[in-house]
Amino acid sequence: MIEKILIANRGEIALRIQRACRELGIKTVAVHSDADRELKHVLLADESVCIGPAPSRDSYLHIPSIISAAEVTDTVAIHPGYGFLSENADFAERVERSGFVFIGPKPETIRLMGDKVSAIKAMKQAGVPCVPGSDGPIDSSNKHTLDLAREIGYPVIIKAAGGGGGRGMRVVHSDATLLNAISLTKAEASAAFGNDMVYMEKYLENPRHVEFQVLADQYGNAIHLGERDCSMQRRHQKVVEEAPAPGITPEQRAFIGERCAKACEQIGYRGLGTFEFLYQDGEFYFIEMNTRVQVEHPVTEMITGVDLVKEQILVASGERLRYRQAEIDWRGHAIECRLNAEHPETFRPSPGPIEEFHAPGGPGVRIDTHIYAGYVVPPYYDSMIGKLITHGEDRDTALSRMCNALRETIIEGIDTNIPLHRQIMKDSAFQQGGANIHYLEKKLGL
Ligand code: MV4
Repeated sequence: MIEKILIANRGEIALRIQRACRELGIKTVAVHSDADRELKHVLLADESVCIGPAPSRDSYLHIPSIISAAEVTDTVAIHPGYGFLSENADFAERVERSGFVFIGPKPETIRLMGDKVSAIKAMKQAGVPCVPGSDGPIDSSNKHTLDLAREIGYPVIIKAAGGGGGRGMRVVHSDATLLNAISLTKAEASAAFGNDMVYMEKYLENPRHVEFQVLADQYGNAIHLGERDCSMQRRHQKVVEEAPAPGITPEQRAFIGERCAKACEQIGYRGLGTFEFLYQDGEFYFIEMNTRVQVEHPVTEMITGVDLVKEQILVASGERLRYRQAEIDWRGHAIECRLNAEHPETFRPSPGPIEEFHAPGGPGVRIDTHIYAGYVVPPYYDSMIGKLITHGEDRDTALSRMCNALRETIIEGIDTNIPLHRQIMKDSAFQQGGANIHYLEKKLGL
């Protein structure tokens, strides 16, 4: 068993990882920037190491400082959380070459999934349904590219192989603009990702974002934990997530989930993972795989009762999966609201001191946050300061508990998006369930 874990992250997820470690009897090392000395998990850690100045590139993204901190503390394993270095294959490789356990998939798996062209190829081969598109990279100088677009049928979307999460994409509606769009996307991709490879897919006009959670051990066993709906988003930032996804039948869940789990076994996946799908007109289309723990993992935890972060640590330490697929069942419904330090209408970040904080509570209410009264939200990082999650026997109960929890939550001193969440919870399309990825931006008039 792993005796000590270095948490290479900050904020609520660092605290979440620390809590899992505590339950498992594992010591924690907190690494932090100059701006983060007062983070809750740093104050609670067995040991803490300052790894550099406030800007992420000099601290949370600075690989040598993190490896050095692991060395001086006799760390056994490194948990990367989400964001920062969590999906950096070079980091995972450096961690392993330095003799530490990387809590995540093998570096080559991270690399495979980081290249969207190779990820789609692997998933297609494993029987996961994908968007109709080019089988591999495309080229603006190839005369067959126009034929391909006509065959797929306009509109099509050009995506950078090195992109993902909404970066490096362009929608094309006709032959007239196709080749130019490819050249432009290639140039942008080359500058942004150092990789000008692009591919083409049928553009789905009004899909939902539905993703499947998987968990795999090092011995070729994998299970799925069902799906989440993350369609409520603004500028590629998820705002509200829920599980299960409204309207998805047990048969659909089993069919797609089993294909995801089987794909994990085929590619030798290990750890937690998420298969992202677009869901439109009753069909699932794989777009990307995430190789990390996700922000929205709690909604899956609430309806399955599985502690995903603990299981992630256990499989990384070499244990076999503690659950068989047949032992996973789904109870009730969970909703998560991401709490951001930002103006609820302009979305401008709102760092600064938290003068008062009153957490909500009651049956089926969970809050994952590192904030406390007196904590100062630094201006250097992502504006997410926590997540409010509610669970209930059905969606209406989870929703009603969320409305109550949002009313109870008091955060003073900074602006937060709580008013926006109250508005979303009252929205009739949200209440109905199944709104698509464009719904929130249209509602907000973007
Ligand atoms: C798409 C799409 C429509 N058709 N692919 C954006 C983020 C990246 N993960 C993939 N994205 C999309 N890919 C096809 N073939 C629409 C989007 C998209 C989107 C997807 C998920 C969540 C929010 C989104 C917002 C805008 C566009």
